Amino acid sequence: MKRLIAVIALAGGVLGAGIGTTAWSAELTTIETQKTKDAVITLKSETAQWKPGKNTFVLEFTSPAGQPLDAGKVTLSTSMSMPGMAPMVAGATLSPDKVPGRYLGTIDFPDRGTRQVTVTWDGPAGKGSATFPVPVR
Ligand SMILES: [Cu+2]
Repeated sequence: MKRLIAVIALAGGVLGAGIGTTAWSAELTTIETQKTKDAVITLKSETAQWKPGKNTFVLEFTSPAGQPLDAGKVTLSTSMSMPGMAPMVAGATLSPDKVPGRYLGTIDFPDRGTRQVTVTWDGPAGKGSATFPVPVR
């Protein structure tokens, strides 16, 4: 009986640690990571994917070595080509977070479909751009 109680206590401890970790970081899931020569760009959100309607997300810049990268002025625009009509374009509203290289964004999509996402940056660490596909499901 003593052993059983010890096992239950241990399980409780592990569970408690798990919940603590979740509260700290697990609310954001990576949607996409894009590497360029100078920067690694990571797109994250609470929903783990973009959906039709309004989306909130986080955009993070790090150096190839994994250090936070102050990307300065950042833009994110999206385009989807559709047969027989002009490309559908949507831009994100971005604002710097308190952490260097971290930006909070919102973007609105009228429909599903894969977007070509273009991110540009211009700051102390240099300027650049990257384009990569992200599905809206
Ligand atoms: Cu469309």
